[in-house]
Amino acid sequence: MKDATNNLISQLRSGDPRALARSISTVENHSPGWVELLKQLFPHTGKARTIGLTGAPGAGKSTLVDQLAKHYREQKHSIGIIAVDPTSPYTGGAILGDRIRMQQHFSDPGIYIRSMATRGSLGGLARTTADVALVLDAGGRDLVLIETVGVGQDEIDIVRLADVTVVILVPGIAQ
Ligand SMILES: Nc1nc2c(ncn2[C@@H]2O[C@H](COP(=O)(O)OP(=O)(O)O)[C@@H](O)[C@H]2O)c(=O)[nH]1
Ligand SMILES: [Mg+2]
Repeated sequence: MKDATNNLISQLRSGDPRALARSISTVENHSPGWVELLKQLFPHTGKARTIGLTGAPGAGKSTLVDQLAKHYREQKHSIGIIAVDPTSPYTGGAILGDRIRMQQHFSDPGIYIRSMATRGSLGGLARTTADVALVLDAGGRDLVLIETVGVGQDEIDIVRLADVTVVILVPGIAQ
């Protein structure tokens, strides 16, 4: 187990997207060895900038994530995207236009997109979102963009998790 973990970490650190996917799954599903993996990854974290985007469904979060990703890729930054949003284009149950829009990124190894279900947890984040963000950070992603479910005013966990939080409001119904 120890050797396997060490192997996975060195692959992850070298930027291998498959190792990244496997590490995220291990942490997200609490598979055997996930605590040890996270522990060993922790010293490699702290370099990424985390940007959270929240707001009501349809407010334009995915559109902005898409544009930010494009912008930062032009500056040669590597990007991890976590979409914690049941209406997200990344989850598959999405509007066709959104899917087509995001597809331009799918072939770019500099962008890694992961969608997460909230699995009933409150606060707009999945229980394991923070851990997944750490894995992306340790994997060398310069920027981690987190799109969250738009929730009530007291459910703003993203503020604690992200370095910068962007709240997107629909014009005319600002609260
Ligand atoms: N007019 C206008 N439409 C937008 C803007 N941003 C997003 N949209 C549209 O609003 C709809 C929902 O956007 P989306 O990014 O999926 O919202 P999300 O549910 O918050 O992720 C889509 O049809 C977008 O094309 C904007 O700045 N102006
Ligand atoms: Mg969305």
